[in-house]
Amino acid sequence: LRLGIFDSGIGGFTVLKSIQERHSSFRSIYLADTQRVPFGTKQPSEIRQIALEISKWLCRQNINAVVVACNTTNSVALDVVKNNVEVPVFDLIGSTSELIHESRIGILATPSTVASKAYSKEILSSKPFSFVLEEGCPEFVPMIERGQINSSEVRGAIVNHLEPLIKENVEAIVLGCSHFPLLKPIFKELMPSNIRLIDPSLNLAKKLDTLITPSVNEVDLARKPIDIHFCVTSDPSQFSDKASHWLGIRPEVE
Ligand code: DGN
Repeated sequence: LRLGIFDSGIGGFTVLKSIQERHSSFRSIYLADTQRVPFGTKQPSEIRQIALEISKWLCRQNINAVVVACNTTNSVALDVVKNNVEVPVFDLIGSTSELIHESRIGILATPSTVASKAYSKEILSSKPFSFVLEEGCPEFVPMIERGQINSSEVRGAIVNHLEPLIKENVEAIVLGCSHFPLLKPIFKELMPSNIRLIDPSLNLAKKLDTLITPSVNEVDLARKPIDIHFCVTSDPSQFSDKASHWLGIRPEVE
């Protein structure tokens, strides 16, 4: 069984990790649109055009399902992906409310995701009495892509973005951009310990259980080595370095 996973860059690594923890036998092809990262400050029309191009490319990759490992694409162009591929599409935002038991929720995401209000709509549709506050964070993706993870700028930006959420007494914070779990240890250090951090990729990984049929028996496949094919739209060697840092493998990147 082979998944087609895409993101603008390394954010999808956090989704890939959640999937591998639950489904170690799944093979994947991972596309990072490194030439056009970040997506999160682009106009919806541009993100939809990128989603169309990526969907057409994925159609040629012999995959059984698509994983949209980018919340920004998810929030403004999920329909584009669904209408242009012929396999099931799994997304991050769609069932986040299943992970939430609190009633005061903060969302940290890219400005495009926040502008779409996709997280508020998802949560309020099943929990209409919740309080949801979305905070757009334009600087994290470029910082993370540059490898700036524990600098004073990153820490300062985290403190600034947490402040409005803490002021409103949120009980849980959704990491609504797939890059952000890469900063999880610093978030945890800088936020009050009574606030829970939620990573939507855990639920996405669970949703993939539906792909397992008697003909795709996970137990039989479980001993195979991890099989991921990485593709990028620019700088393959730099991407290989990043994979080695975050995933502990140094893949050939196409
Ligand atoms: N990782 C993407 C997301 O989850 O929104 C953001 C990527 C970006 O390019 N800003």
